[in-house]
This record gives sequence, structure tokens and C-alpha cells, in this order.
Amino acid sequence: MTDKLVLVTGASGEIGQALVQKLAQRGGYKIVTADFANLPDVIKPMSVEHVQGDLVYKIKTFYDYDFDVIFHLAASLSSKAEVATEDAHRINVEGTMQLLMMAAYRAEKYSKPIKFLFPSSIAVYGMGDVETKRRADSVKEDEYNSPHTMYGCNKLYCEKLGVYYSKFYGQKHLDVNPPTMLDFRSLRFPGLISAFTVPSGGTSDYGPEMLHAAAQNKAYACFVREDSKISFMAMPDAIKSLMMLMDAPRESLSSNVYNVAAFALTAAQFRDRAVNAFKNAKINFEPNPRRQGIVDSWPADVNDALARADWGWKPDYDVDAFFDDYFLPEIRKRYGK
Ligand code: AKB
Repeated sequence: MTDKLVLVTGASGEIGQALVQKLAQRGGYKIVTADFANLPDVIKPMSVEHVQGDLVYKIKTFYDYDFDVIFHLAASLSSKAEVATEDAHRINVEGTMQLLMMAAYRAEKYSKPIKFLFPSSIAVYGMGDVETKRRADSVKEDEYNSPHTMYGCNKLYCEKLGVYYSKFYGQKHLDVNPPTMLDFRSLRFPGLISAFTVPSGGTSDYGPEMLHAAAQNKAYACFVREDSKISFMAMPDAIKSLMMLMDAPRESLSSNVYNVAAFALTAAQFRDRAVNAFKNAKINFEPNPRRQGIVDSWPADVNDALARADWGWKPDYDVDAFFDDYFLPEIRKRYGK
């Protein structure tokens, strides 16, 4: 069987690096990567070609490729997007729309299905106020869809664009013989934590930043209050969910968009775990009003019952397994602690 041709945009980012490694390890894929930045050395040999630059201006390049699967990971994350809103809109919305158009065009022209995997986020939710967040606790996909951030608006709109291009573009659903599909599948990720990379530009970054700082004996000033609670997930589980959703038979999917969850923690619980693991950790709390507001607008937890029912989603790492079996052993190797 010939290898499937896969495009991974945002390949140099945290999810991108982990995903490219997983695809290469599984085998059966020819991986084309794209990113604004160079490819990190660790994934360079796994990419058959790297397209470097701004996706919006590079899009023409991709019309010549016969992709089977597209993972569109490139994005400007929530904190960065909030200070550079127009830029974020261009990267997050314009880039996604261009890629969806290309995929829809090729799927129809060559009568060949293309899977389009899109990481969305808990940022699509907007809880209104802290009391509503506390009362709601864990939210379902169709609840509280009123984002407070540019990034959240971008992600929610791109979910809708994905559904539009896969189901309604050209209003062909009225045809007796509908055209071959652009098969759009999206996951709403919580804060992700990798033992190998650190995020930048996000608002859930206080979780991984705190842990990586503690592991290196560096002091850390957490930019949200101790009681701030959102859901988090180990990077290997994020990659597992992307692979599971890619593999799921279309007939089993009752939705285009799924929550995935693993564990929800307050910032104080993170601190306690960090101090417990690294006795010299120095962590204090200096809330930044802008970033605090973003975290307050995100749900304390998400309900992922739909993903569990439709395609058998289950994380490998709950909070104890995350620390004991993944993060701490890996980080101790990395920093020699
Ligand atoms: C961010 O903080 O912007 C991201 C996210 C939760 O989507 N990590």
C-alpha cells in the first residue's frame, strides 16, 4: 500500500512536534510540514518537505499536493492573540479558511476524500462570570459558546467554517449524488502539557511554565489566582485523541466537533504537586488582570461524553498518572533531577 500524504501545519509548535513524531513512528505516512519557523532538528528527518513562511501567502503551494489528511495546527494562541488581534485573525481565520478552500476544491475536483483535523480549544467557551463558571463546572459542546477572546472567537468561527466547507459549500447537499467530502473533524483541547517542550503565547501556559520552572529550581510567579481552575491534558493524550479521531469511521461520528478532557486542577493544586515533587520549588501568585480574565472566562472542566461514546475516547493519564508516569520521570531525565 502506498503511504498516505499528510500535511502538518504549525509543525514546529508543541503539538506539531509531538504529532510528527507519532506519525513517523506509526509509519505509512509521507509527512509534509509547514511552519513560520524552521523545523526543530528532532523532526527534520521525518519531514519529506518543509514549507516555511506565512501560511496565508504560501497557500498556492499546497494546491499541487494530493493530501489524504491535513492537520491544521498553526495558530496564534490566546494571550498573544489578545495583544495582536488583527494578526491573530489573519493567522487563525484567514489561514484556516484558505486551507479549507484548498481542501474542499481538491476533494471535489479529484473526487477524493480529504480528512481535515483541526484543534479547537476550551477558549470557545465564555462563562460570563466566575460564579457562573463555578456553578456550571463541566460544560458540553453546545453550551456557553460565547468566547471572551479573539482566539476563542477565531476557533469557534473556524469550527463553523469547517462544517460549512464539509457539508454546505456550493449548497451541494441538495444534489441527489453529493460530491466527495471534505471530512472536517475538530477537537476542543484543554491546556496541554508536554515534558519536552514549553508553550508560548497561551494562557493555560501557567501550568507547564510552573512545572518546568520547579524542575529547574527556578522561581515562578504564577499569573493567575490560586483558585483558578481549568482542565489540562498530557501531550501524549492530545496526540492520541488526534490519531483516534483521524482513524474513527465517519459513520461513528455524530458531530464534527468534540470536547476531550483528562483532569481539571486549580493553580494551587498545581503548586502543591510541583512543591511535592521538587522540594526547592519557589512559586508565588501574582495575578495579571488581563490573563486572569481569560482564565476566568474558560470553564472549570469540560464534558467529553460525546467523544467517549462516538469513538471510544479515554485519556491514558489522569492527574496521578500524568505526574507519576509521564511528567516527572521525563522531566527528571531532561533536567537531571
Ligand atoms: C491557550 O492557552 O491559548 C491554549 C488553549 C487553551 O487553547 N493553550
